Amino acid sequence: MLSLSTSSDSILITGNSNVGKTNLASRYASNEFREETRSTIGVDFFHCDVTTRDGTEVKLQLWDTAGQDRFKALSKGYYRGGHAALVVYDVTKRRSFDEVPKWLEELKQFAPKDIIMILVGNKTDLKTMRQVATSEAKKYAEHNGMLFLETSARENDNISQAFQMATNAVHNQQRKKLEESAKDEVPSRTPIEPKLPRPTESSSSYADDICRTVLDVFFYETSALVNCNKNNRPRSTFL
Ligand SMILES: Nc1nc2c(ncn2[C@@H]2O[C@H](COP(=O)(O)OP(=O)(O)O)[C@@H](O)[C@H]2O)c(=O)[nH]1
Ligand SMILES: [Mg+2]
Repeated sequence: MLSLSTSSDSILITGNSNVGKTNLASRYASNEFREETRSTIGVDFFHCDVTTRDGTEVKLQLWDTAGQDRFKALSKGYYRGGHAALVVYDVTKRRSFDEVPKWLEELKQFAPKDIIMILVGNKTDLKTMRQVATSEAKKYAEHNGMLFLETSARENDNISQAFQMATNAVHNQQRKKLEESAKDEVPSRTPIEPKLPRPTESSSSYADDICRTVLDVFFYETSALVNCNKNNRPRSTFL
């Protein structure tokens, strides 16, 4: 699994071994591609800072355990903070596509409920070896509420688009959430200004007036304070 995160966003990359997760990351982060197959022994860990085209600072982290059960407990921690997930398969390996449901199941189990999911078919450069049709994958993505994209890490095709699609979707979701929470906010009540009492003939009624004024001022201050807190309270952000 790969985790891409900003101070507020975190994007995970999951999928079978050898589908190209590490190369998608290194191509995007440093425009590097490795031809040799380097199967993950133990844990594949990768970390770097990237600035996207729109200037967003992004932390890119790779945590790939090659599905080893002994790392399962640790991997779950990475799913927890995810805002979006790229679920990668290899278009030349039918099995990696057939096992996409397994990754969706893990996401459903451990990631936040509203995580954005993007199905990514990698290795499109290997045209004659294709085993998964674009139309089939697209249909699967639509059926499972996922966005869809095909890439080639080797030819640097659609790589930045995949990450951009993920960050855009996360930001759109955050914007919608903020708009909804703003709609739900109770409109602030205009506090009633206290009227200053004028002295009357009777001293007792003057004392009553003073008393009422003190109470008015108290309620005025209190309601102002309540409204101030209401307006200034930190808006809930997408966690
Ligand atoms: N032809 C081709 N090979 C790729 C592509 N992406 C990755 N590979 C190769 O696939 C193998 C596995 O890639 P890797 O990134 O280590 O996969 P991971 O196990 O999912 O992290 C390596 O030999 C890569 O060179 C691609 O877009 N096209
Ligand atoms: Mg890897």
